[in-house]
Amino acid sequence: MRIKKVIANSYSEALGRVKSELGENAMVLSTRSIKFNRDQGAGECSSLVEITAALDNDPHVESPVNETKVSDTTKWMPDNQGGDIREIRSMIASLLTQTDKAKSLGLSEALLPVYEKLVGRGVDDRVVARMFESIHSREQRKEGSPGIGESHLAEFMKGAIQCEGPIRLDSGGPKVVALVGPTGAGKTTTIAKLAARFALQQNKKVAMVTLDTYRMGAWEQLESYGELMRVPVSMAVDRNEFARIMKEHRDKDVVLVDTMGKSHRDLGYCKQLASVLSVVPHVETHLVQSATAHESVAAECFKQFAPLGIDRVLFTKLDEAVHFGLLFNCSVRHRIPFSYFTTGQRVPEDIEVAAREKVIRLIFN
Ligand SMILES: Nc1nc2c(ncn2[C@@H]2O[C@H](COP(=O)(O)OP(=O)(O)O)[C@@H](O)[C@H]2O)c(=O)[nH]1
Ligand SMILES: [Mg+2]
Repeated sequence: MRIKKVIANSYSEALGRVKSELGENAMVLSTRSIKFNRDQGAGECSSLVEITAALDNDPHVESPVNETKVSDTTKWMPDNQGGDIREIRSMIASLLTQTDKAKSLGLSEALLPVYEKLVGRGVDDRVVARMFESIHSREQRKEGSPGIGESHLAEFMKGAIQCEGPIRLDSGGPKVVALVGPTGAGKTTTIAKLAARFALQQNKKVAMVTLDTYRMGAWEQLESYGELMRVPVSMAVDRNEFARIMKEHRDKDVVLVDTMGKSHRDLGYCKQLASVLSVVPHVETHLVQSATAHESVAAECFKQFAPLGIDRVLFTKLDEAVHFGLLFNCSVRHRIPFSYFTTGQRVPEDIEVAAREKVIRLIFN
């Protein structure tokens, strides 16, 4: 095992030197800042940082670090449990790396809890890093600024979220809104909730059209909601039929289009859907995304449905999500306004117009 101590002006500089001398696999064992008085007098205090790092070439070779760090653990181990030791080492490394990452961003100890809170709630650490940088440089310009706190961050984050709900109806002709998104995201249920909002609460002329000819029962699901609300439901199997149905609904205030529940991995699907929807001059497209989705799955969905031109993002299943960083990450990455949030399975109750304050509250509380 090679051990290296590096002293530099900042954590990022020190980490850079550790990486260049020991490589990407180096483990950070400790970090500390060293304060000193440059001119030995009453002048300003300066600080340097010190990082001690190690590179484990051969995990079976005992090293001085084992004596100071890991030997305490090995004392109560009956045999040489190499796997366990490696696991503990990597745990120590990952814990330190989190702190380390934050420090390399120039964060003070006081900010680490906020950093960890946001990252722990699913906000992408690179997004957090960029935020800290922007706020930091803005705050530095203000004289006598007390520094960055949680409330600063919350305000900053709120400013990065756009919300454009509810759906605004056009005066000349029906507003056509299509919900697209992966299977099971909640498109059909949300269409029914929206139809109820317009038909029952606002007394508007509403129609529902489904392009979902693939899933058994998709039609029945919408048809039964339609019957309850006295809202017509049609099914279009192709472009021509969709055009004919849309003509029939010329007199409506809003036409809500439900789409196929096919996998977002089906590459030809978006092209086919775009071709059907293009018979209407303008369709407002809402990407329906579950708040419980994994970050990488959500990213793939945005990519997959992007060719359709996504106007709004509608997050469902907020009642089932454990943390809400995904909402913020999507907002920052795609800069597409949110329209609605859904919060349960009940039709029509569990839907609300998206609000920035709600996202912030969900992330911080
Ligand atoms: N917990 C919860 N379940 C929901 C919500 N929205 C839809 N669902 C459920 O998710 C499942 C799939 O919904 P569905 O509308 O058929 O999804 P689609 O395939 O996108 O049309 C159903 O069991 C719905 O009741 C929501 O906001 N919260
Ligand atoms: Mg459906």
